[in-house]
Amino acid sequence: MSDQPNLDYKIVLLGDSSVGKSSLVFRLSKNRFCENLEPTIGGLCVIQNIEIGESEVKLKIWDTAGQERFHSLTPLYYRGAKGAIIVYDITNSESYKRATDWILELRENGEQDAKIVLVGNKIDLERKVVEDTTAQKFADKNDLHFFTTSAKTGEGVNQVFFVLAQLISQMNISNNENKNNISEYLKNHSLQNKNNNLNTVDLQTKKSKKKNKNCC
Ligand SMILES: Nc1nc2c(ncn2[C@@H]2O[C@H](COP(=O)(O)OP(=O)(O)OP(=O)(O)O)[C@@H](O)[C@H]2O)c(=O)[nH]1
Ligand SMILES: [Mg+2]
Repeated sequence: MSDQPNLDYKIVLLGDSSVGKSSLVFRLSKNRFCENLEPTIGGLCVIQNIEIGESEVKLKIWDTAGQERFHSLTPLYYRGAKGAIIVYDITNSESYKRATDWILELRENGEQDAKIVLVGNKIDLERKVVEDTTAQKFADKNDLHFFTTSAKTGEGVNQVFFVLAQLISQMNISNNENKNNISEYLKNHSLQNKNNNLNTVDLQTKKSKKKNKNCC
């Protein structure tokens, strides 16, 4: 580890209720999955340290409530966020529509230079109704990165947080080596991450060395 100052990034998860925002954070921070998480009330902050190259990055991850009654609170959570993960459930078309609305809202009212990642969650389920190509086209048109994940199996989850942290670092640090790292990473993992498993990217999270448990 170098003696560079620690980097501190606020990021926010947004999306309809039940799409799996809390489950993604739970998977990242504890490497576990719970079949019956309670809906989030308001918002919760989870701190996760990850290492990117020579830098240690502290992610302050704000997990928001998707229920409509909390919508008016959400600007409190996305204000000041350098990155946002917009989640939909691949088995629920309404949640996809809601995700695209969130992106427009963020672009209008969020931080101007915030990096946004679109995530289709629950790919372990077979009844997919939102095609990846639809989401990918939307992502391309709006200059976003698109990933698919399963909080249940862990597939793709670490990649989402890693790439977002990289994108924010790229914005903050004008460092050619970092830019090369991210280009290489994205070339190998963006969208084609479907066949990767959780262990293909070592986030070097402090807690990632815990045993993989599949139930809370
Ligand atoms: N099969 C499957 N179920 C999932 C996945 N992610 C979450 N779930 C389930 O979906 C339900 C809702 O997950 P949450 O993580 O609480 O959803 P949320 O987006 O945080 O919901 P709010 O807090 O109400 O906004 C829970 O029963 C989870 O177990 C996944 O990847 N696959
Ligand atoms: Mg939640």
